[in-house]
Amino acid sequence: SLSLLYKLKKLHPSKLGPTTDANPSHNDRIGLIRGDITSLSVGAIVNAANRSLLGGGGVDGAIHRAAGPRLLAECRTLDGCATGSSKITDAYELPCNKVIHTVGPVYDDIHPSRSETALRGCYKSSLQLAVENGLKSIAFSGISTGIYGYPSMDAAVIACDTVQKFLDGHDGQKLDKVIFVTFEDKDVNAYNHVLPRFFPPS
Ligand code: AR6
Repeated sequence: SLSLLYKLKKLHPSKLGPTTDANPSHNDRIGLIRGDITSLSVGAIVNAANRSLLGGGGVDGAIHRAAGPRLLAECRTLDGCATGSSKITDAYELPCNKVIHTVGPVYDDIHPSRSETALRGCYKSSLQLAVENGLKSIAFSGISTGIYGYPSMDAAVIACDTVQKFLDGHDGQKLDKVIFVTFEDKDVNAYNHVLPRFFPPS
């Protein structure tokens, strides 16, 4: 939506480094930005959580700090979450409407297909939760690509492929916009390479 784009653009100068593209929009339905996911005024941001759902480092820590202690209080009532699955909470002090907490796999280079199945589950279950809750836009952090060690290029392919399949399906019609949020150079590079192969630039 226009207001979403406006808010994203407004956030850019203060939050994003000089290497960032000034235009966060890739096409009508897909966005790619680099920056702090906690600053986005979208329907839901997706947290890269762990099975306890009780907070941690990385983006999880940033989200809990920005949301305030009521987020942890709600998370305590959820009884954790399985790897490859997601749960939704309110967003408290965050500018988004909801937080979707998904649990990515710790990358297993002996059994990469197990990791892939779990990572696909993270994206799919998060998209499904957004639709079930009537949300129109969702912003993903790079699930598992930080502390959990998933190779950035492989993770970007799985993220884009899962999102593309979902948007092409019945429930995908209920979503207006999916935004991929990158943070570190390795993920910026991976998405710059992979995203245009899945989604045509406008
Ligand atoms: N905004 C957007 N992306 C960020 C931010 C931020 N503020 N901070 C980090 N990233 P990670 P994981 C990126 O390690 O690999 C936690 O302790 C980061 O560059 O946060 O799924 C949890 O509690 C990377 O691309 O999550 C779990 O124990 C992405 O976010 C564990 O880490 C995810 O990196 C989960 O590990």
